[in-house]
Amino acid sequence: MHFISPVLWQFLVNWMTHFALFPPEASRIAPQVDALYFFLILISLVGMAIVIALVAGFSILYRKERNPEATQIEGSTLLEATWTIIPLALFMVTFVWGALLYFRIYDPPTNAMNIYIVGKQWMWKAEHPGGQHEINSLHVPSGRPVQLTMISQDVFHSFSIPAFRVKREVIPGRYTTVWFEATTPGTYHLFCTQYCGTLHSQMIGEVTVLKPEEYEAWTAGSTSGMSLAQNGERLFASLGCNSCHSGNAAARGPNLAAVYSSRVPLANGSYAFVDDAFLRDSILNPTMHVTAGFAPIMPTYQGQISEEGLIDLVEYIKHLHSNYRIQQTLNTSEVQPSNLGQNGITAQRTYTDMHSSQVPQSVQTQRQGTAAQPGVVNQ
Ligand code: HEC
Ligand SMILES: [Cu+2]
Repeated sequence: MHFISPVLWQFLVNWMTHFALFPPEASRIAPQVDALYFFLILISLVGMAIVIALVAGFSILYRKERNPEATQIEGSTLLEATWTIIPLALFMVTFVWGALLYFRIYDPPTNAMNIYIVGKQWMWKAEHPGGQHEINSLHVPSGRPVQLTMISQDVFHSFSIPAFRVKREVIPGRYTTVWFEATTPGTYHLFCTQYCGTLHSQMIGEVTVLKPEEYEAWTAGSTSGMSLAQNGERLFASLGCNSCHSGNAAARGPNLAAVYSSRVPLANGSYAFVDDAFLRDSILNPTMHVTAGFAPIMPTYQGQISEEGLIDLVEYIKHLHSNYRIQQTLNTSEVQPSNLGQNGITAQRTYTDMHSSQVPQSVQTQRQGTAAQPGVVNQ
């Protein structure tokens, strides 16, 4: 085959042998997305066939030899109603179908496990709650809904797993989420689908879907020893957050225990729902929503904490109430408000979770201290 470029030839051979118009369907939503897509293709093809047939038919029927004089035909309500109502019905079906699918794709189930994704030029970093870190690779269990909370630390990126029919913008300064339930163990492509600079094409990775028990083994085998919440706890102490958020009745900042997914009253009389984004904003932009009953004295931590560090803090504050194990190991007598304000004991109690024994001694002591440590924390 010398009359055709070897590269092109190789491409053609490769394409013919692995001929696939669509990526595999490896998530629960994938067949549903494809069904809508095939429906769109089908009505487009039918529409195209009708148009071609009419054009061809009419040009033969009304060709010049047979119809030298043009006949003017005016108005047919029936015809006009038909070609209005049929397409309208088709568009409405597509619209409703698409909207229902959209809500399914963007509303994560409440029991989804959460993994954090940080995009940067030019790589994807994944942070599992147990403290497993990955670069350009993502391990997920099959048969379980997984939500990704994503953010970019520089420019716009877009996170896409074609086999899961999942794609979402990853934006600097704002958390976005996407969820999926992988069905078939295997490895799949992970892409950045938004041009984001010179090496954009290398911002790719591999998603590995494991059977639940294999996933357990993987998490156990690749943990860094510290969960995100534990890292967050350390940061909370080393950044001096606990000096104001001590949980103490006389503390200068609000108690952060159980604040996650609650509604906090704000100084301007409104309420804010506390989610990941609210926590992140509160740390970087404390004056944005000032909590009612508190002076706006919290310093901004803009530029001092990396995205990963912020994720750790968010995870920590999140788990100050929602982690069942933390609550279980808390001695109930210690949670009594009557214990508040006993020379710093409360400070230690409120922000100590079950892992406190693993927190290095230096941090344990810093916890009592008040000095904030400036400087970028790169976790
Ligand atoms: C100088 C004392 C001070 C320090 C240090 C401080 N905060 Fe705050 N923080 C406050 C005060 C006061 C508020 C309430 C007023 C406001 O929202 O600005 C607050 C509000 C918050 C809120 C919103 C909670 C709510 O109930 O509305 C979060 C979350 C938070 N801080 C986290 C942190 C974290 C994380 C750190 C460390 C990186 C930190 N804070 C350090 C004083 C402080
Ligand atoms: Cu990118």
